Amino acid sequence: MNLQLYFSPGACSFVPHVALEVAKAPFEPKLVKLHKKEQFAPEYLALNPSGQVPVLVIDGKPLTQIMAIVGFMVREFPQAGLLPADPWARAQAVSQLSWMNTTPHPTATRFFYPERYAESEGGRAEVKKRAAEEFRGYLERVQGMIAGAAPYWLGERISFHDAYAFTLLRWGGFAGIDPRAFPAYKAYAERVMQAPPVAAALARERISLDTYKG
Ligand SMILES: N[C@@H](CCC(=O)N[C@@H](CS)C(=O)NCC(=O)O)C(=O)O
Repeated sequence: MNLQLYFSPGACSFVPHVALEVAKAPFEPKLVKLHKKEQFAPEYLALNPSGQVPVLVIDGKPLTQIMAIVGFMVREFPQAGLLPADPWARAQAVSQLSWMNTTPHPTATRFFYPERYAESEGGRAEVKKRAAEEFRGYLERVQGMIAGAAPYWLGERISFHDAYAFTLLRWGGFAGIDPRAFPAYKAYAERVMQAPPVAAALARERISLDTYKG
């Protein structure tokens, strides 16, 4: 199977990126520079009309949406243990991922792109402030969710959840949220960063947790 991952450093594409590393699946990384608006180039829109990363191209066919990529990878790489085998535990794990994908994630979109939500400078500042406040509450909730992480969210193996949780904490820094306000979450993220599949993805994307400029 031929795989290509369209990703942008530090974006949510980190989630499938880490999972591909966990599965030891050979893939070609394809860099998309969001700050240069490459996601809106006609060739890219042909792959993903939403103009977003990630896109996983499987034997020439583009698959978009993190949750769809999760479903594909879990079935394609059963040996990677990306989700629990037990039906109830798996459903819970999918519920947690769906929550990250539909709740904190689009809140961050509001502080990353406030110009999409308000015309005036003042309006944009308000959008950003409100989104950051909301996001802080979601980080608290994630901190509660990872309370039993031993050592990772789902147990012994790194999965989508760890990559998403790391990404959300890292994004918080851009919204002025100091990760030190969440000591258990920060310690967990640092542990996750040491895991070889995560370390490999971090190195490829050249990112760290260090986004907060207090
Ligand atoms: N629902 C989509 C969300 C993807 C998304 O929000 N991607 C962001 C990066 S984290 C993006 O590409 N943003 C570029 C833009 O909005 O211009 C998914 O699950 O894949």
